[in-house]
Amino acid sequence: MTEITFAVLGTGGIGRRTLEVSQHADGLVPVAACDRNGIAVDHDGLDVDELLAATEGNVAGDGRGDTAGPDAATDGGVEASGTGGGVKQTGDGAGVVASEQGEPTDTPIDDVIAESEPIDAVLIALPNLEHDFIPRIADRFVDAGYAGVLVDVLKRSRVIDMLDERAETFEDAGITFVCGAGATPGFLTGAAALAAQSFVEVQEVDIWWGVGLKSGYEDNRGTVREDIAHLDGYDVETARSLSKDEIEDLVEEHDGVLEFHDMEHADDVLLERAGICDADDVSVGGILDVRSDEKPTTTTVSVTGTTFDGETATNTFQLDDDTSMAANVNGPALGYMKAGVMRHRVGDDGVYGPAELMPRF
Ligand code: IKT
Repeated sequence: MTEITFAVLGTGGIGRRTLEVSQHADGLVPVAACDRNGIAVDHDGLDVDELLAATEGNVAGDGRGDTAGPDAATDGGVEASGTGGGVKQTGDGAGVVASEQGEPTDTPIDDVIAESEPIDAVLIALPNLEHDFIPRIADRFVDAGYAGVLVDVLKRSRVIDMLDERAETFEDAGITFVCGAGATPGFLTGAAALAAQSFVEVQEVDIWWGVGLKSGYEDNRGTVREDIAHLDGYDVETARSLSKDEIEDLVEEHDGVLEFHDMEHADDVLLERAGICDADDVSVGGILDVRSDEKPTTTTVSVTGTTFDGETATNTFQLDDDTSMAANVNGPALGYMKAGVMRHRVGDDGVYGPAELMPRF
C-alpha cells in the first residue's frame, strides 16, 4: 500500500494520541493538525515528537478546562448554535501554536480544508456534544471540493442517520466517510460483527467496557464529559454546561468510579445497518475509573445467537486488561482510516461503519 497522508482536526486526547500511535504504524504520514488557536502543516510530514512535546500539558481547550480542540465558535465557518460550540474561549493553553510548526489562526478547520486537497484522509478528533457538529464539518469539506477520506470517532447513535442522509452527497463528492471508528463504536462493533459469524441469527450484543484513566485524565476531559451525559439525571445539554469544578464534584461523589448502563452509543445502529441484529438488541455500558490506571472491569463483547444447527451460544471477545483506552481507540481509528483509504482508492465512496470494514493493520 502506498503512503497515506492524513490530518487531525483536534489535538485533545484523541488527536494527540492518534498522532503518537501513527508513528508506530507503517505508511501513515501526519501532515496537518489543528486546535482552536492554531494549525501546523507540513506536507512532507509533521515532526510529531516536537508537536507533542510543545503542546504537552498545554492543550488549547474550550474555556471549561477540556482539551476539546477546535470549536465551531472560533473557526469562522460554522455558526455557533448557542451550545458547546458557542462557548467563548478563555485560552487555557497555547496549544498547537506553542510548536515551532504551528501558526496562529482564527479559522483552524477552514485552514485545514484549504490544505486538504492533496491529503488522503482527515481524522475528525473532536468531541461531538452538538450532535450535528461532525456532519456539519463534513459538509464544509464537501463544499470545499475535498475528495478523500473522512474518519470520525463519534459516539452517539443519532449522528449516524445524519451522515447516512449525506451518503449520496459524499458519493457525488468522492468522499469516503468512515464513522464511529474508535473503540465503542468502532473496534468493539467490528469485534461483534466478527463474533456474529457463527450464527444465523443474533439475539443480543452486549458491550461492556472498562477504562482506568488516572494518568490520561487530563488529556481526556472531553471524553469524560461526553460520558457524563449518559449518567442518570444528565443529558448532552446538562453535561455540556457543567463547569470543571462541577465535574470534579461529581467524580468525587462517585469516589472516582463512574458506571454507565444503556449508553446511547452507535454500536446499535451500526450493527443494524450492517444487517447483524436489531439496534434494540445491542447494549453498551462500562465502568470508568479516573483514579486508577487499572481497568475496573475487563472489556468484553458478548454476542449471543443461534447457529444454523439450532444451538444457542455466546461468543465473547475480550481486550487484555493491559491494553489502554488510548491503544484501543487510536489504533483502530488509524486501522479504519487505512481501510477507508483502500475503499476510496477503488472508488467506493459513501458512508461506512466499523461493522462493514475490516480495519487494516
Ligand atoms: C470510545 O472512545 O470509543 C468510548 C470510550 C470507551 C473506550 C473503551 C476502551 C476499552 C478498553 O480500552 O478496554 C468511552 C465510552 N468514552
